[in-house]
Amino acid sequence: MDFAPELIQYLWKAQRIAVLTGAGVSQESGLRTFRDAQTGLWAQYKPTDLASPEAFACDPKLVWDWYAWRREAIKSVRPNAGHYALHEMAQRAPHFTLITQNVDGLHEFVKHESLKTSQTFRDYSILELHGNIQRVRCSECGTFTDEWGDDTESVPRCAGCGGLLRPDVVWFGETLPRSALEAAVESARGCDAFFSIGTSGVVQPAASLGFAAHNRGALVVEVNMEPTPLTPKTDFLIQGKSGEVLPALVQAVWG
Ligand code: BV8
Ligand code: ZN
Repeated sequence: MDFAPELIQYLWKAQRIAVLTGAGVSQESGLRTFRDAQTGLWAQYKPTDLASPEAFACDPKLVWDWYAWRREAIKSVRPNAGHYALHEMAQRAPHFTLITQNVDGLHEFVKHESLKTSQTFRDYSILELHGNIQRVRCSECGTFTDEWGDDTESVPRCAGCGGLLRPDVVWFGETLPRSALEAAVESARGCDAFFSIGTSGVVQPAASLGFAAHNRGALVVEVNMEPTPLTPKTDFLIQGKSGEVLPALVQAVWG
């Protein structure tokens, strides 16, 4: 896979790199993207209809079961070459911020795996803009918990206040975690190079980060299977699978 020499040169010299990932990065691990058609008993539902406070208020069991099904699906998948290439980029770029819309925790998994095994591990921020499906909290008092009954008849309740438990993700209509969003905006505005990878660039405010980087003069690189609303503002659109493009790009730049 060939890359423009000016891209390779620029990334080699870049001091601050910010990356935004979406569901496309996890697709090669076997996780459906957010807009892929759902399968099986979930085929009749659109994710945007289930990922909302209104859906949870209306049918908490249906929403809880959907997340339980997705948690199980994530347990059986592994990070792919695209996740590992981004971790490698984080080890080579002087300053690196990983911003993700994904709630599957796969970027964190790679980072913690390397923390345990690598002698030369260099830490970096992973900003989970939309939360993490593996974390569960009380919908009333906000207390986190990592164990709940296995009663499949009803939604588990908070041991402290009896409130319904819910996944610690950001639903449509809910505000993003302030500190993560502020850090993401700051890194998009302050970076030399911004990557938008595996995202359709539809969901706000995450989709605005690439424009913020462009407006501050950063080089913007998009790695995606298809053009998106951000494409006209990018310096490079590399159409392809992130699991193939990213390892080749990291190899070409950092050798
Ligand atoms: C907010 C967690 C302030 C849950 C997610 C009207 C009313 C109310 C709100 C709005 C409105 N209009 C706009 C909004 C704002 C709304 C929004 O953006 N709606 C969209 C649908 C228009 N946003 C919000 O509500 C946000 N909060 O704005 O708060 C507020 C408060 C009140 C009222 C107004 C505003 C909250 C948004 C967060 C929602 N939660 N996830 C869960 O996961 O269950 S979003 C969800 O979509 C996932 O996080 C996912 O990551 C994200 C974005 O999708 P993508 O990652 O881009 O995935 P997608 O499938 O779309 O695309 C995949 C891409 O990868 C494709 O382009 C494909 O070509 C490519 N691809 C596939 N395979 C590969 C690949 N590329 C490379 N390699 C491959 N192998
Ligand atoms: Zn509670």
